[in-house]
Amino acid sequence: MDMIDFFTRSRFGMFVHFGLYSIPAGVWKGREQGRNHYAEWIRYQALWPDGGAIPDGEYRALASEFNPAAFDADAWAEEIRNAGMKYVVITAKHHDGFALWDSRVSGFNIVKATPFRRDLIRELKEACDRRGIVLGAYYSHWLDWEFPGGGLPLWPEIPEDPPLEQPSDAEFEHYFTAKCLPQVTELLDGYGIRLFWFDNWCKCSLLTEARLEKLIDLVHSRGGIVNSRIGVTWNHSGGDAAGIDYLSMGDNQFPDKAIPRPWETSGTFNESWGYHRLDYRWKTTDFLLKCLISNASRNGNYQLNIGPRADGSIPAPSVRRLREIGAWLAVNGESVYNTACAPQPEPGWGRLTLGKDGALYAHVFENHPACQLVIEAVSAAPRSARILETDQRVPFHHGEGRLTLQMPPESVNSPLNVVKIEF
Ligand code: FHN
Repeated sequence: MDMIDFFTRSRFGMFVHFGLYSIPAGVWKGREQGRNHYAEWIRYQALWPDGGAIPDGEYRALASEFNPAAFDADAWAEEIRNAGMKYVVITAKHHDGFALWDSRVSGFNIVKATPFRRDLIRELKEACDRRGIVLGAYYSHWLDWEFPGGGLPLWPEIPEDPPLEQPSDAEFEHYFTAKCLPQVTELLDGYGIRLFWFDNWCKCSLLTEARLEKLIDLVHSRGGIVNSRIGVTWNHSGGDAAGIDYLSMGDNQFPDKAIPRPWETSGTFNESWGYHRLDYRWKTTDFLLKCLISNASRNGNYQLNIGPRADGSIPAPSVRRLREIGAWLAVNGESVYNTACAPQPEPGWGRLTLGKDGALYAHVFENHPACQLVIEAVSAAPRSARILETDQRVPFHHGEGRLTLQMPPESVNSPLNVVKIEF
């Protein structure tokens, strides 16, 4: 399979943050984790602002409690498929260094260090394969808080942070060659992973071009693809970054115009990526759907994150939203999958996507009070215009390169209608 072609056609994928941090879930010894509420950062942020990180041994001990008995790879894969997502990227290894597969490189993994003893990546890969879903891996290639020489967090924008001493270049080289490259090779060769999501978002002198090239070449040698967060310089260049297959925006960041190369936004249902028991700031389905549609209309993907609970179950608010999005896509999917940015200017009332067969899809975010929706720069007169969900005909007027849709008044209260315009 041509991975980048698959990626661009898919438009919608799932992100999963799951690991030892799902146990404390944002609360350490009765105290809520501070700062940005990213529960997967609890090891470093547990006692912030007036204390330090969780001692290494105490964090490692979480492995002996990690037993996600409710994890059911087929149930996860069903939710993914029913949500209309075509791929899933899971934190095979996040910054804490803990691997969700049976790694021979480091015993700090789900099979060797936990009572669960099952290979989650293997089970999920097989469940995804059975459904034609592509499994991708998030791999923290520079931060590794477990392995000697792994990078440490840097928050250059927060001056009050105590300065952290990074490993030396030689120490990092040891981590890079003894853990990072061999683990990525395991994921490529032992699990058939071809979609990689690396995660460097701030300057790190340890990630030299030579190291990045090695990593990129490794993934490319097996036909895999990598995102721009493999290196911050490339991440922010947005241009023709050599070796990068697709761009990753900042967390929950949405560009305001089309980008002429494959790209994605990863986003959260609430605020944290990993499960956070006190994160109640759930976004609405309407908002999430608009993010998906808007990205598709600008040539991009949306990778929406779940943070399963420590027992392996998916939080109910996420499940509900996934199913609502899936229900919408089951009817309107052709206006999102395999579409591209339309040549017409983006209207103020919504978004436009262009189907491969030339159909234009008008996504109505807000209806005009007089129910008249104008699309500029439409050169040919359409043959028909219909609401996708109901097949209801939409009267229109075309003249002087302008198409005016006369929306049925009863459609006004039905948000996220899609009008399919055929020529
Ligand atoms: O530090 C990580 C964070 O925990 C999370 O994985 C996100 C997902 O985009 N990436 C980093 C911050 O941008």
